[in-house]
Amino acid sequence: MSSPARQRALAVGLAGALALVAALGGASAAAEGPTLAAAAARTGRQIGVAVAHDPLVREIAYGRLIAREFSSITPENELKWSPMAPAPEVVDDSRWETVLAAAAAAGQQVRGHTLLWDQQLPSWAVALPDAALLAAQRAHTERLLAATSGRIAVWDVVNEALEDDGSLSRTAMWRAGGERHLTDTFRTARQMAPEAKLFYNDYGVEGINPKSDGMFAVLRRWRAAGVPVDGVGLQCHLKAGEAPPVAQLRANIQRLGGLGLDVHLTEIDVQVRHLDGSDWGRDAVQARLLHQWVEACVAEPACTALTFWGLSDRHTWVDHAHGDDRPLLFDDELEPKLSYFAVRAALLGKPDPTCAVERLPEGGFDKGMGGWRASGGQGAVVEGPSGGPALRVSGRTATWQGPVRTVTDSVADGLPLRARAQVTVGPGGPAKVALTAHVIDGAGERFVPLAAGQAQPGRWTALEGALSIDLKAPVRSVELYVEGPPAGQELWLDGASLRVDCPAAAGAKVRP
Ligand code: 9MR
Repeated sequence: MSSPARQRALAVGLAGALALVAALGGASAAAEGPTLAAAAARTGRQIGVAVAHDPLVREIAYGRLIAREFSSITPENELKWSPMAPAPEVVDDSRWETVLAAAAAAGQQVRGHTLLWDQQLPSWAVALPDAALLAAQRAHTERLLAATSGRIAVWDVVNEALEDDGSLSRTAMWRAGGERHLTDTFRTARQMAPEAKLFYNDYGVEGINPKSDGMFAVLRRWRAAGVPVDGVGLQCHLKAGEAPPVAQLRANIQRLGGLGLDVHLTEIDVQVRHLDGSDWGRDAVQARLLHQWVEACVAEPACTALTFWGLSDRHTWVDHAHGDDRPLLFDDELEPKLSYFAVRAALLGKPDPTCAVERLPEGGFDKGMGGWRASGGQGAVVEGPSGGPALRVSGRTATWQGPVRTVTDSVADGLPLRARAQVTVGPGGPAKVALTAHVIDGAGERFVPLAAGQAQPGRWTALEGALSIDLKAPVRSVELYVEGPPAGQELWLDGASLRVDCPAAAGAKVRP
């Protein structure tokens, strides 16, 4: 380590940290109710977030929210080798020092990420012959363990050393040292950071598949051989619609726990940009998935911590690596998303509040048309057959005319919704009534029947049906139609609801 560079780095680090400590004074009211940290603590678990140096020193709200909501942090890149070793003999610890100082000020645990990975290696090191690379890597590991001594609660000692088929990879990083290099790094870490829990961390190993089978076999072998590995990190970079079944996650956690390992979900995010539909719909799909996964962690004693890979949709590697997405708990303005409330509910052992969000909204027509209109004839809110305001469509000239409501902003591919409407007809005898979805998307225009019934004049009839459509981009519009009676007969709507169709609907309402 070159001492001038190190001194400069330390000075920058401390200055940044002090500015940050000042910023932590006032906690922003991100959401009513317990913070994620408080909710996780009730289950004896840590909840963490990946923190990046630059927003931490530039955006006061970023640091405040992290300090308020999370009990643990992982420096997203700052403890990797290349960011701190720009050239041979030059070491810059300032960035991770800043991140660790903020964590200390907020009383947060730190997951150290990562000692041994074949990515984010300094280019000067990659250019070295194998033996020299190995030696440089060892020296880096020992220096970093000494520099961070006592400040790291958990180390991701080895990151992503497995191929998809479950075999140990043979990349530049360890072809010279082989598996021995991995196990030696665990031993060095135990020796130099005896207070830290030592983890193996990887992606694509959340469910049961050849890679996770291979990982299980390696970890069993290492445990039997006395390699000091305490836990395993399942990264959980998920893509909605393609995530493994949550039952597999639980089975996997159980078998790893059976080896005496702690399991952490270490890099959670859920990509949704590929789902056709609306942002709200995509967020709802994500929230449903996260509720199930966090619930699974809470149900498994071996699963003791979970970390999200970034604070907000403005601070995510996914945007850079794959394209604009919304994979995290907070939106671009740092407002909590549906996923935030779903995760908190799962930590508290409560049903997913996404299932209770009313999208139409429900509650009749006290405040006017509520977004409904007449698809033909004249629509007006007047006193209904049972008193109270209702929407009446009169002067209908075709059976399909009646109340209609655009719900495009609520749909997404793979999001099951449930639509409900209270309808009746005017004078003229019993008549057929129906609820229909009118869809215009990349596949064309179609009418999807949701529910049908028979209405008696002046008596409310409930129409209810599943709105689960295979949408194709671009989704231009989705409308709910109430229709059916012969032309000329009035059609009335008393209220309607549209919710996410969850197996067991939640009770409490939350803001949409
Ligand atoms: O989020 C990190 C991103 O900022 C870096 O550019 C990238 C470099 O490869 O690493 C990202 O974090 C990765 C993590 O360290 C290991 N698992 C996969 C993560 C996402 O790529």
